[in-house]
Amino acid sequence: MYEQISHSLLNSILDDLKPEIRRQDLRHFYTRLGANFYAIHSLFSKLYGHRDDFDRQMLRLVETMAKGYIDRAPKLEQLDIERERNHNWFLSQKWVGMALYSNGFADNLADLATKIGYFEELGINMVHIMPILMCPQGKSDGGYAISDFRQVDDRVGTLDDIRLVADELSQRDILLTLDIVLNHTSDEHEWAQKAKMGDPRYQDYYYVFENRQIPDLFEQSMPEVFPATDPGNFTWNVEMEKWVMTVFHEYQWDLNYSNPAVFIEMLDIILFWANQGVDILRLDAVAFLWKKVGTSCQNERNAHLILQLMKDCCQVTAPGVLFIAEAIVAPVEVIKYFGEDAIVAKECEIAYNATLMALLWDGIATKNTKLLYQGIKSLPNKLERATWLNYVRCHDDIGFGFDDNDIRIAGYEPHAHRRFLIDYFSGKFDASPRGLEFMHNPVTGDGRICGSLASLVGLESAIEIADEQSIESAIDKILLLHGIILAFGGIPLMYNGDALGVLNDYSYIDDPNKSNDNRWVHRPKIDWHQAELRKQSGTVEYKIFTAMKKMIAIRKEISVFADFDNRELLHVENEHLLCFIRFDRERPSEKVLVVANFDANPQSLDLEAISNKGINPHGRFVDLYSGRIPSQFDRQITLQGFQFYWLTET
Ligand code: OTU
Repeated sequence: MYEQISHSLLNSILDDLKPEIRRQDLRHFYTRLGANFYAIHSLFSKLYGHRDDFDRQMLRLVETMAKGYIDRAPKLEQLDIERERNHNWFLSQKWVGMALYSNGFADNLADLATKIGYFEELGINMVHIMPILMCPQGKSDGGYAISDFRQVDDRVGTLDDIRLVADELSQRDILLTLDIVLNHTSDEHEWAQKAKMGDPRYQDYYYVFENRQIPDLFEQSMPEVFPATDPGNFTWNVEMEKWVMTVFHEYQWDLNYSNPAVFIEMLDIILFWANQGVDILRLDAVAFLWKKVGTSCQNERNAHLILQLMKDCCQVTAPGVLFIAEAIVAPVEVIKYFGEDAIVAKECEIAYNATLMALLWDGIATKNTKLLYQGIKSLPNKLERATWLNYVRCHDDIGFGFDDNDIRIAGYEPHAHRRFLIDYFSGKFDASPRGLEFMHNPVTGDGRICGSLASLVGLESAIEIADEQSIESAIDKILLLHGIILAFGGIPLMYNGDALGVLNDYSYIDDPNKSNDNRWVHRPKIDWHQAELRKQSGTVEYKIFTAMKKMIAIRKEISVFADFDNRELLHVENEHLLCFIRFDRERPSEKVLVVANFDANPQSLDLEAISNKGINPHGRFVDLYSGRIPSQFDRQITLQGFQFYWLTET
């Protein structure tokens, strides 16, 4: 599109702005708007240019951004300017995150504000508080079915409480992450209520159909997210006497982004939360934002355009705020959420590294790294100024969505291998892992796995039989997995309870609102009496917590752990080891060799095999984590079962 067209449109928009907007000092806003307007106009017209009301919607879009800017506190604007200056700030190794439910970590938001000391004790400086917004009792999908995007759910607190939390965190240099559920609303949201009452304006906020014709067309190519409890992607609504698209649960209505009013409403909500002092917004289920007949309705090109437009608009109003893409999709697809047509991230700066997460669990089950290597090799290169969120566990299930071809290259048959993993973690081969199968689909044979980190690596069963050696192995596995995510490159995201070895919580079974969703087994409520044991030497809590705390502190000191695409996977002969090097592009002598043993038995790393990567096979190494010199025989460095090293040459 020719820039002149955008410029003349921008001129007329500025003339038409409401007088109260024109009266404000909008110097920084106009500078950014000018810089981004061409992109914003191009994207908005690609998506909505065919509509008669295009110019009016474009004016509303600019007004929404301007209003958001006017509402932004001077303190936050200062932060925007600092972050624009130091725009790689989030790639530093100093960030370590934790995800939690406010009423799982604490009683509620007010109580959470009194427990910030725990984050400081462990070294956490990015806290993702999972959904806190108003949602119906019962039909809430753990808070991901929102009935009011601007109200905090009274079961966890008030808007003032979250403002207080944001303030307390920022005083301690801890980043706050909150969710924005972009893809759907609860069927009790005001928009859905109005749609149910027959208001065509609000029916157009969703995908609503008179009969099954179009739904049937869609169903031919759409997979199911929750097949066991919510089969199909459409729900009959008795009030409207129409079908509505519900990809997730039947009470989660998918928003219709082909309507620009929906886009503008959601941008307004994003800016509202940015203005509450949120540093990072986790955009839920972004792969699903665009629906097109004949496709899986995931990862559509227009879903990317919507996110790029969101980013450009947010950069005008609140440029210090980052986006996390929650897209649990294949690696070639995930990478696009950093911004497909850009050189630097222009969509979401951060994305969940679900591939690495699932691969790590494959390593635990198979005790080898064949698929891990193959999967990491297939991870496409990121853009500059984009980074991963590396995690071991989160509040969702673990899906083994590896690429079939990678599985074959690793030497397995895809279907059988996935079944093996589900069976392994649900304890079919030995009783040690205590996972539960999630959403078993009898038609396809697919399934996923739930369970807390500690229970999946065998801590629960080891404690039950009081077997010291098994307890130690489980702890070693917990540390091994974190030893990798803390060193991989990206922001490590720990999960509530994992630094304390919290086991499965089976109480969800007795709660009728939770019993059909076994993800609740790993959404614990922290018992702070038991958590005190982290201070008592010899306890499991102490062993895990002190080790994690030490790892985090050391990670923050290792500058090559910052994420500047400075990692290389190293091929070693031993199939039980994962080995990669982290380096500094400017200072080649600075490097850290990360080695992890997925086997229960001791294994050795042959330095000769990696000597072509600048590793001296006769060198002396020290492990930065333990401070010890690993035992070395000839050119072989030995690792105990489930041990990891962060090695540097002395
Ligand atoms: C996300 O999940 C949330 O993390 C889940 O807790 C919600 O149930 C869901 O969205 C709906 O809001 O959409 O991009 O298998 O892994 O649904 C991936 C379940 C998602 C989740 C998947 C995921």
